[in-house]
Amino acid sequence: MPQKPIIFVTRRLPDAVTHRLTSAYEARLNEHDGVLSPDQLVTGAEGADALLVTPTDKLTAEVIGRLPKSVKMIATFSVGYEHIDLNAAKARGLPVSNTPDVLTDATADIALLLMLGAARRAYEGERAVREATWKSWSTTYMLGIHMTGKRLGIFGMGRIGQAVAKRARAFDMQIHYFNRRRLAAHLEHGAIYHASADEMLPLCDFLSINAPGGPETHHWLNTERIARLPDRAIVVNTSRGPLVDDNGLTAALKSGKLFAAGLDVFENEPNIHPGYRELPNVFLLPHLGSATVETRNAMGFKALDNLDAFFAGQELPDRVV
Ligand code: 8YV
Repeated sequence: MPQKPIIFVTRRLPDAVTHRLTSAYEARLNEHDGVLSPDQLVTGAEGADALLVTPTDKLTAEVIGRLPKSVKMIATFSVGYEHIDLNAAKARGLPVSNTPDVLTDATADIALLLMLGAARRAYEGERAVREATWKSWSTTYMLGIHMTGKRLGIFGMGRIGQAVAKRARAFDMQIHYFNRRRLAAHLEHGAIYHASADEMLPLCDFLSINAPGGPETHHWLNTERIARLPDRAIVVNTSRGPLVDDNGLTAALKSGKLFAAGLDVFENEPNIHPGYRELPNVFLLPHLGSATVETRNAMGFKALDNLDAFFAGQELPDRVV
Protein backbone atom coordinates (compact mmCIF):
# COMPACT_ATOMS: atom_id res chain seq x y z
CA MET A 1 0.00 0.00 0.00
CA PRO A 2 1.44 3.44 -0.87
CA GLN A 3 2.41 5.53 2.12
CA LYS A 4 -0.13 8.07 3.29
CA PRO A 5 0.92 11.70 2.86
CA ILE A 6 2.14 13.34 6.07
CA ILE A 7 0.16 16.40 7.18
CA PHE A 8 1.51 18.72 9.83
CA VAL A 9 -1.52 20.16 11.64
CA THR A 10 -0.55 23.23 13.63
CA ARG A 11 -3.59 23.48 15.96
CA ARG A 12 -6.13 21.07 17.43
CA LEU A 13 -9.09 20.47 15.13
CA PRO A 14 -12.69 19.47 15.88
CA ASP A 15 -12.99 15.72 16.58
CA ALA A 16 -14.95 14.89 13.43
CA VAL A 17 -12.31 16.62 11.34
CA THR A 18 -9.43 14.91 13.13
CA HIS A 19 -11.18 11.59 12.58
CA ARG A 20 -11.40 12.08 8.83
CA LEU A 21 -7.88 13.51 8.71
CA THR A 22 -6.29 10.60 10.52
CA SER A 23 -8.06 8.00 8.43
CA ALA A 24 -6.76 9.47 5.17
CA TYR A 25 -3.37 10.82 6.23
CA GLU A 26 -0.50 10.37 8.56
CA ALA A 27 -1.26 13.34 10.75
CA ARG A 28 1.27 15.12 12.90
CA LEU A 29 -0.92 16.76 15.54
CA ASN A 30 -0.40 19.56 18.03
CA GLU A 31 -2.03 17.90 21.06
CA HIS A 32 -1.37 20.86 23.37
CA ASP A 33 -2.91 23.28 20.86
CA GLY A 34 -0.43 26.01 21.76
CA VAL A 35 0.31 28.74 19.22
CA LEU A 36 3.54 27.74 17.45
CA SER A 37 6.54 30.01 17.02
CA PRO A 38 8.19 30.42 13.60
CA ASP A 39 10.90 27.95 14.64
CA GLN A 40 8.31 25.41 15.82
CA LEU A 41 6.45 25.76 12.52
CA VAL A 42 9.59 25.07 10.54
CA THR A 43 10.70 22.18 12.75
CA GLY A 44 7.23 20.63 12.83
CA ALA A 45 7.07 20.73 9.04
CA GLU A 46 10.20 18.57 8.69
CA GLY A 47 9.35 15.70 6.35
CA ALA A 48 5.68 16.74 6.02
CA ASP A 49 3.99 16.74 2.63
CA ALA A 50 1.51 19.50 3.50
CA LEU A 51 0.59 21.91 6.28
CA LEU A 52 -2.87 22.44 7.71
CA VAL A 53 -2.64 25.82 9.42
CA THR A 54 -4.85 28.48 11.03
CA PRO A 55 -4.64 32.29 11.28
CA THR A 56 -2.59 32.01 14.49
CA ASP A 57 0.29 30.70 12.37
CA LYS A 58 2.25 33.53 10.86
CA LEU A 59 3.59 32.17 7.58
CA THR A 60 5.76 35.10 6.66
CA ALA A 61 8.09 35.10 3.67
CA GLU A 62 10.88 34.24 6.07
CA VAL A 63 9.05 31.20 7.49
CA ILE A 64 7.95 30.03 4.06
CA GLY A 65 11.53 30.39 2.85
CA ARG A 66 12.67 28.11 5.68
CA LEU A 67 10.06 25.39 5.13
CA PRO A 68 11.54 22.02 4.22
CA LYS A 69 11.43 21.00 0.57
CA SER A 70 9.09 18.10 1.45
CA VAL A 71 6.20 20.58 1.95
CA LYS A 72 4.13 20.80 -1.23
CA MET A 73 0.92 22.53 -0.17
CA ILE A 74 -0.62 24.73 2.54
CA ALA A 75 -4.30 24.44 3.52
CA THR A 76 -5.58 27.07 5.92
CA PHE A 77 -8.51 26.43 8.24
CA SER A 78 -9.95 29.90 7.60
CA VAL A 79 -11.39 32.04 4.88
CA GLY A 80 -8.88 34.81 5.67
CA TYR A 81 -5.32 34.30 4.44
CA GLU A 82 -3.49 37.47 5.39
CA HIS A 83 -1.38 35.35 7.77
CA ILE A 84 0.25 33.70 4.74
CA ASP A 85 2.68 35.56 2.50
CA LEU A 86 1.11 34.55 -0.80
CA ASN A 87 3.92 35.94 -2.92
CA ALA A 88 6.42 33.83 -1.03
CA ALA A 89 4.17 30.76 -1.37
CA LYS A 90 3.79 31.39 -5.08
CA ALA A 91 7.51 31.89 -5.54
CA ARG A 92 8.08 28.50 -3.88
CA GLY A 93 5.38 26.91 -6.05
CA LEU A 94 3.30 26.12 -2.95
CA PRO A 95 -0.44 26.09 -3.62
CA VAL A 96 -2.57 27.57 -0.81
CA SER A 97 -6.25 26.79 -0.15
CA ASN A 98 -8.77 28.41 2.22
CA THR A 99 -12.32 27.68 3.45
CA PRO A 100 -14.79 30.15 1.92
CA ASP A 101 -18.62 29.95 1.96
CA VAL A 102 -19.08 27.55 4.87
CA LEU A 103 -18.52 30.27 7.50
CA THR A 104 -20.49 33.01 5.77
CA ASP A 105 -23.74 32.54 7.70
CA ALA A 106 -22.14 32.04 11.09
CA THR A 107 -20.04 35.18 10.70
CA ALA A 108 -22.95 37.26 9.44
CA ASP A 109 -25.00 36.06 12.42
CA ILE A 110 -22.29 37.35 14.75
CA ALA A 111 -22.30 40.72 12.95
CA LEU A 112 -26.02 41.06 13.68
CA LEU A 113 -25.45 39.98 17.27
CA LEU A 114 -22.84 42.74 17.57
CA MET A 115 -25.13 45.31 16.00
CA LEU A 116 -27.96 44.50 18.37
CA GLY A 117 -25.66 44.03 21.33
CA ALA A 118 -24.05 47.42 20.77
CA ALA A 119 -27.25 49.29 19.93
CA ARG A 120 -29.30 47.80 22.77
CA ARG A 121 -26.55 47.95 25.39
CA ALA A 122 -26.43 44.20 25.92
CA TYR A 123 -23.19 44.24 27.90
CA GLU A 124 -24.37 46.91 30.35
CA GLY A 125 -27.74 45.22 30.73
CA GLU A 126 -26.26 41.78 31.28
CA ARG A 127 -23.87 43.15 33.86
CA ALA A 128 -26.61 45.04 35.71
CA VAL A 129 -28.71 41.90 36.06
CA ARG A 130 -25.79 39.73 37.16
CA GLU A 131 -24.34 42.27 39.57
CA ALA A 132 -27.74 43.18 41.00
CA THR A 133 -27.29 46.86 40.21
CA TRP A 134 -30.62 46.78 38.33
CA LYS A 135 -32.99 48.38 40.79
CA SER A 136 -36.28 48.85 38.98
CA TRP A 137 -37.87 49.27 35.60
CA SER A 138 -38.22 52.88 34.48
CA THR A 139 -39.15 54.71 31.30
CA THR A 140 -35.67 56.09 30.84
CA TYR A 141 -33.51 53.23 32.07
CA MET A 142 -30.67 52.12 29.78
CA LEU A 143 -32.06 53.42 26.54
CA GLY A 144 -30.42 52.15 23.42
CA ILE A 145 -30.60 53.01 19.76
CA HIS A 146 -33.28 51.61 17.49
CA MET A 147 -31.91 49.37 14.75
CA THR A 148 -35.02 48.80 12.66
CA GLY A 149 -35.27 51.17 9.71
CA LYS A 150 -31.80 52.67 10.10
CA ARG A 151 -29.13 53.03 7.44
CA LEU A 152 -26.43 50.37 7.43
CA GLY A 153 -23.16 50.87 5.58
CA ILE A 154 -21.20 47.74 4.72
CA PHE A 155 -17.51 48.11 4.03
CA GLY A 156 -16.64 45.05 1.92
CA MET A 157 -19.56 43.42 0.13
CA GLY A 158 -18.19 39.94 -0.43
CA ARG A 159 -19.98 36.80 0.67
CA ILE A 160 -20.14 37.80 4.33
CA GLY A 161 -21.06 41.43 3.62
CA GLN A 162 -23.93 40.22 1.43
CA ALA A 163 -25.10 37.83 4.15
CA VAL A 164 -25.06 40.72 6.65
CA ALA A 165 -27.16 42.77 4.21
CA LYS A 166 -29.66 39.93 3.84
CA ARG A 167 -30.16 39.75 7.60
CA ALA A 168 -30.30 43.54 7.96
CA ARG A 169 -33.09 43.72 5.37
CA ALA A 170 -35.23 41.76 7.84
CA PHE A 171 -34.78 44.80 10.11
CA ASP A 172 -35.96 47.09 7.31
CA MET A 173 -32.53 48.68 7.20
CA GLN A 174 -31.50 50.73 4.17
CA ILE A 175 -28.31 49.11 2.91
CA HIS A 176 -25.37 51.10 1.56
CA TYR A 177 -22.12 49.46 0.56
CA PHE A 178 -18.62 50.05 -0.58
CA ASN A 179 -16.77 47.35 -2.46
CA ARG A 180 -13.83 47.35 -4.83
CA ARG A 181 -16.27 46.40 -7.56
CA ARG A 182 -19.96 47.07 -7.79
CA LEU A 183 -22.05 43.90 -7.41
CA ALA A 184 -24.09 42.56 -10.29
CA ALA A 185 -27.60 44.04 -10.11
CA HIS A 186 -29.22 40.74 -9.13
CA LEU A 187 -26.96 40.52 -6.06
CA GLU A 188 -27.64 44.05 -4.81
CA HIS A 189 -31.23 43.50 -3.67
CA GLY A 190 -31.66 47.25 -3.51
CA ALA A 191 -28.39 48.00 -1.70
CA ILE A 192 -26.90 51.36 -2.71
CA TYR A 193 -23.38 51.23 -4.10
CA HIS A 194 -20.79 53.89 -3.24
CA ALA A 195 -17.65 54.09 -5.33
CA SER A 196 -16.01 55.97 -2.44
CA ALA A 197 -16.14 54.59 1.10
CA ASP A 198 -15.46 58.07 2.46
CA GLU A 199 -18.60 59.35 0.76
CA MET A 200 -20.66 56.52 2.20
CA LEU A 201 -19.57 57.13 5.80
CA PRO A 202 -21.82 60.17 6.51
CA LEU A 203 -24.83 57.95 5.68
CA CYS A 204 -24.00 55.14 8.09
CA ASP A 205 -26.08 55.03 11.26
CA PHE A 206 -24.52 51.59 11.53
CA LEU A 207 -21.25 50.56 9.89
CA SER A 208 -20.30 46.92 9.46
CA ILE A 209 -16.72 46.11 8.51
CA ASN A 210 -16.54 43.05 6.28
CA ALA A 211 -13.47 43.62 4.11
CA PRO A 212 -10.43 41.35 4.23
CA GLY A 213 -7.37 42.20 6.31
CA GLY A 214 -3.91 42.93 4.95
CA PRO A 215 -1.86 46.00 4.10
CA GLU A 216 -4.51 47.61 1.85
CA THR A 217 -7.06 47.90 4.67
CA HIS A 218 -4.69 48.41 7.60
CA HIS A 219 -6.19 50.93 10.07
CA TRP A 220 -8.84 51.84 7.51
CA LEU A 221 -11.22 53.01 10.23
CA ASN A 222 -9.16 55.80 11.72
CA THR A 223 -10.00 59.07 13.49
CA GLU A 224 -10.58 60.95 10.21
CA ARG A 225 -13.03 58.36 8.91
CA ILE A 226 -14.83 58.09 12.24
CA ALA A 227 -15.32 61.87 12.08
CA ARG A 228 -17.22 61.39 8.81
CA LEU A 229 -19.77 59.08 10.45
CA PRO A 230 -22.97 60.62 11.82
CA ASP A 231 -22.82 61.46 15.52
CA ARG A 232 -23.86 58.53 17.69
CA ALA A 233 -23.22 55.99 14.94
CA ILE A 234 -22.55 52.34 15.75
CA VAL A 235 -19.58 50.40 14.36
CA VAL A 236 -19.18 46.62 14.23
CA ASN A 237 -16.22 44.56 13.07
CA THR A 238 -16.26 40.84 12.30
CA SER A 239 -13.46 40.81 9.71
CA ARG A 240 -9.99 41.49 11.06
CA GLY A 241 -8.88 43.68 13.95
CA PRO A 242 -6.17 45.61 12.13
CA LEU A 243 -8.77 47.31 9.91
CA VAL A 244 -9.49 49.50 12.93
CA ASP A 245 -7.16 52.01 14.55
CA ASP A 246 -7.88 51.20 18.18
CA ASN A 247 -6.71 54.57 19.50
CA GLY A 248 -9.17 56.34 17.22
CA LEU A 249 -12.06 54.01 18.02
CA THR A 250 -11.59 54.01 21.79
CA ALA A 251 -11.35 57.82 21.78
CA ALA A 252 -14.58 58.14 19.77
CA LEU A 253 -16.41 55.73 22.09
CA LYS A 254 -15.19 57.65 25.10
CA SER A 255 -16.08 61.08 23.76
CA GLY A 256 -19.58 59.99 22.71
CA LYS A 257 -18.94 60.70 19.03
CA LEU A 258 -19.91 57.05 18.55
CA PHE A 259 -22.82 55.61 20.52
CA ALA A 260 -21.32 52.13 20.69
CA ALA A 261 -19.26 49.48 18.94
CA GLY A 262 -19.40 45.71 18.66
CA LEU A 263 -16.13 43.90 18.07
CA ASP A 264 -15.41 40.23 17.45
CA VAL A 265 -11.88 40.76 16.11
CA PHE A 266 -8.95 42.81 17.34
CA GLU A 267 -5.47 43.86 16.46
CA ASN A 268 -3.00 41.64 18.28
CA GLU A 269 -5.54 39.10 19.57
CA PRO A 270 -5.90 38.14 22.38
CA ASN A 271 -3.94 41.08 23.82
CA ILE A 272 -6.45 43.70 22.83
CA HIS A 273 -6.12 47.46 23.25
CA PRO A 274 -6.69 47.89 27.02
CA GLY A 275 -8.97 50.88 26.42
CA TYR A 276 -11.78 48.58 25.25
CA ARG A 277 -11.96 46.78 28.58
CA GLU A 278 -12.81 50.03 30.37
CA LEU A 279 -15.58 51.13 28.05
CA PRO A 280 -19.20 50.20 28.83
CA ASN A 281 -20.34 51.02 25.28
CA VAL A 282 -18.38 48.35 23.47
CA PHE A 283 -19.79 44.86 23.12
CA LEU A 284 -16.86 42.45 22.94
CA LEU A 285 -16.58 38.87 21.73
CA PRO A 286 -13.44 36.70 21.46
CA HIS A 287 -13.30 36.03 17.68
CA LEU A 288 -16.38 33.80 17.59
CA GLY A 289 -17.41 34.58 13.99
CA SER A 290 -17.22 31.01 12.78
CA ALA A 291 -17.43 29.33 16.17
CA THR A 292 -20.33 26.92 15.79
CA VAL A 293 -19.98 23.14 15.79
CA GLU A 294 -21.46 22.91 12.30
CA THR A 295 -19.30 25.65 10.84
CA ARG A 296 -16.00 24.54 12.33
CA ASN A 297 -16.63 20.99 11.13
CA ALA A 298 -17.47 22.29 7.67
CA MET A 299 -14.31 24.43 7.62
CA GLY A 300 -12.19 21.42 8.55
CA PHE A 301 -13.86 19.24 5.92
CA LYS A 302 -13.26 21.92 3.32
CA ALA A 303 -9.57 22.08 4.22
CA LEU A 304 -9.46 18.29 3.86
CA ASP A 305 -11.30 18.41 0.52
CA ASN A 306 -8.54 20.66 -0.74
CA LEU A 307 -5.79 18.39 0.58
CA ASP A 308 -7.56 15.35 -0.93
CA ALA A 309 -7.79 17.09 -4.30
CA PHE A 310 -4.13 18.04 -4.18
CA PHE A 311 -2.93 14.53 -3.39
CA ALA A 312 -5.25 13.10 -6.07
CA GLY A 313 -3.58 15.41 -8.59
CA GLN A 314 -6.77 17.43 -9.08
CA GLU A 315 -7.44 21.17 -9.18
CA LEU A 316 -7.95 22.62 -5.67
CA PRO A 317 -11.59 23.61 -5.11
CA ASP A 318 -10.58 26.65 -3.04
CA ARG A 319 -7.24 27.69 -4.40
CA VAL A 320 -5.95 31.07 -3.25
CA VAL A 321 -2.63 30.83 -5.14
C1 8YV B 1 -11.96 31.52 11.99
C2 8YV B 1 -11.82 33.59 10.52
O1 8YV B 1 -12.65 31.11 13.07
O2 8YV B 1 -11.91 32.02 8.77
C3 8YV B 1 -11.49 33.09 9.16
O3 8YV B 1 -10.77 33.79 8.43
O4 8YV B 1 -11.55 34.66 10.86
C4 8YV B 1 -12.51 32.81 11.54
O5 8YV B 1 -13.86 32.86 11.43
C5 8YV B 1 -10.57 31.60 12.40
O6 8YV B 1 -9.81 32.11 11.41
C6 8YV B 1 -10.07 30.25 12.90
O7 8YV B 1 -9.59 29.42 11.89
